[in-house]
Amino acid sequence: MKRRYLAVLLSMISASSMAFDLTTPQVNNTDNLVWTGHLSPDTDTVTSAIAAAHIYGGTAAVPEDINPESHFVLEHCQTTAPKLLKDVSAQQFGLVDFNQQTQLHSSIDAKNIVAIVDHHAIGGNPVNMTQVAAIDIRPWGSAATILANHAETLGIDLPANIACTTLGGILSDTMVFRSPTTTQYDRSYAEKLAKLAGIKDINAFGEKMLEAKSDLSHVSAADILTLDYKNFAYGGKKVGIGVAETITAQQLLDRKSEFIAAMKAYKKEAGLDHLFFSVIDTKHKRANLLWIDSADQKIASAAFKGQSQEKWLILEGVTSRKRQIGPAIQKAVEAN
Ligand SMILES: [Mn+2]
Repeated sequence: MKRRYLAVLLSMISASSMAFDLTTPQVNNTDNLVWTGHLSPDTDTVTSAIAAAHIYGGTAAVPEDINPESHFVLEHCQTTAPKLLKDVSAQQFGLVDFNQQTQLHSSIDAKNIVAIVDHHAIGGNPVNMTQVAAIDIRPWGSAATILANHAETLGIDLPANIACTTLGGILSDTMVFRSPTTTQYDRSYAEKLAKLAGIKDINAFGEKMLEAKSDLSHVSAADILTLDYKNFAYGGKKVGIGVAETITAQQLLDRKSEFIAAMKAYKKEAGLDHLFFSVIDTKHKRANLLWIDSADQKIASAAFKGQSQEKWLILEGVTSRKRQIGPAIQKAVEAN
């Protein structure tokens, strides 16, 4: 019996959310309304602000500079980048793709928030509002998917360029549907948006976005080092191995001295016996293994017979930490 009530409740919720309309008294006056996403804006945040401003009126903005992937999507979709928050004046704000105070730009007063469209849990430290705002949070793969649904529900046509950016938001957050967060809604709206945008091959667009993501030129060496990093215990030694998978390996190899400095600091800070960082060139299917001192060099040379460079080894055919780099280093450390 209880189960049946739950089914009724869930169907009511889904029926009401399909008719969700942010056109509340607050959002009606869009003269000074600005839509913005979270700090360190990603592609979903950027494209959701653009979609929301088209659907509800107001201006799209970003709290900080956008990343290389977002640059690619905007250029590909022939859409201009949202303005920086510091360059717009606003009396009211709509938030997209977040609800946490820690991700809110410091210039925004929570009392001026009139709407939130999001797909994250309201845990931690959500924005503390005394006013009632229009809020739509759903467990979908991207905020962009929710806004695509809003446009459809309200009968608002998305022009080709905004359909294109919104598709970019979905593909970014769902990692081209590979992320376990992907829902049926993300797939079906991606198809609808691709049609509107005149994009025939969704996957090809997604792959080009992944290429753009490989551009880590704006990320510090210290951050890249620990972006994809694991600690291991081999033969009683503490061994750290970081990897950066990229189709543009040379960009990172050109920054070798930055990585050497970051690795020196990190090895000390983390109290490691050995530390390795591998720039994995997914295009040419080879690893570029970096080390910082003679102890690590000894392990690297024992583990691999690669082409030796100054403080790194080129390892043809090596792309996997799990299957190749880790086991070879483990063997060398244990035999040392
Ligand atoms: Mn998102």
